[in-house]
Amino acid sequence: SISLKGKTFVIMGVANKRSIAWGIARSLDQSGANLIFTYASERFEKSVRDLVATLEGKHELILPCDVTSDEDVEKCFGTIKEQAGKIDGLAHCIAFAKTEELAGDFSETSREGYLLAQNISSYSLTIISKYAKPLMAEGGSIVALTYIGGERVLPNYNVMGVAKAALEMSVRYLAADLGKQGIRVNAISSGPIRTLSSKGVSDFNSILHEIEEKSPLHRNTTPEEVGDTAVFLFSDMSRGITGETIHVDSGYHVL
Ligand code: 0WD
Repeated sequence: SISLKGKTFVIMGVANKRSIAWGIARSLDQSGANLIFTYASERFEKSVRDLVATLEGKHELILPCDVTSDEDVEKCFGTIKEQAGKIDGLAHCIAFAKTEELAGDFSETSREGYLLAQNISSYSLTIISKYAKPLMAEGGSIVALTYIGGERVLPNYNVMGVAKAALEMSVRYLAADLGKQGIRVNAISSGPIRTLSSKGVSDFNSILHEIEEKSPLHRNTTPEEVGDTAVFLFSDMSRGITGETIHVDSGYHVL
């Protein structure tokens, strides 16, 4: 297995033990990395702290960061700079859309719902990169999570599909921009996983069933599989890869 001992990564978006961010946290913890966690609101603070306490490493920096607020993001990375000095990368595992926008006719999407999904799920990667890049003066690796609904039209994914398309293109523009500073930017396109967020997607069970039935590997993606791919993207083993979207989806995307 890959060792990331002595390296520090920020993990944004652990809500509970089902979160994909938590799969990434466990894989990174196993690799010996130091971890810093951010959560969206006070509502999640205790559950994140309790979860982090179960990891092998001692990861003490756990900070609030609502990505809809420029001041919050600036303050959060300011604190990280003060406390940790530098970081080697970050995992963006954040998305949001209103439940009513994740079902029914796409043409009925409200302006407010559209902008909210873009704000939290897509623009956030850019503002985070802006405030994280000074902490990666010696290079680094940024990983964002996306879904195949950003490449193809899938039932009910609707406004989130448009946000993921924007997120994936942001990954490419950020890769082109930050490459000169030795920072790589990639996305992992995960197969569907049952989490707090995926509960909002209408008819999610039949999506999971379809993957089992049709994907090349005939099974659903686990958070551990996504976590191990993130470790690869955070390690030197992937040093030649940037601007890429890697599908960790049992091969479903080839169909
Ligand atoms: O099937 C799935 N579950 C898939 C998810 C398949 C492919 C991709 N993804 C993506 C999601 O779109 C998202 O980008 O993976 C990422 C993580 O999603 P998840 O693990 O499915 O969902 P969940 O456990 O609900 O985590 C979403 C996080 C929460 O964490 P925190 O601890 O930060 O509260 O996004 C957070 C949400 O609260 N979030 C925000 N974080 C900061 N600022 C905000 C915000 N304004 N709004 C939501």
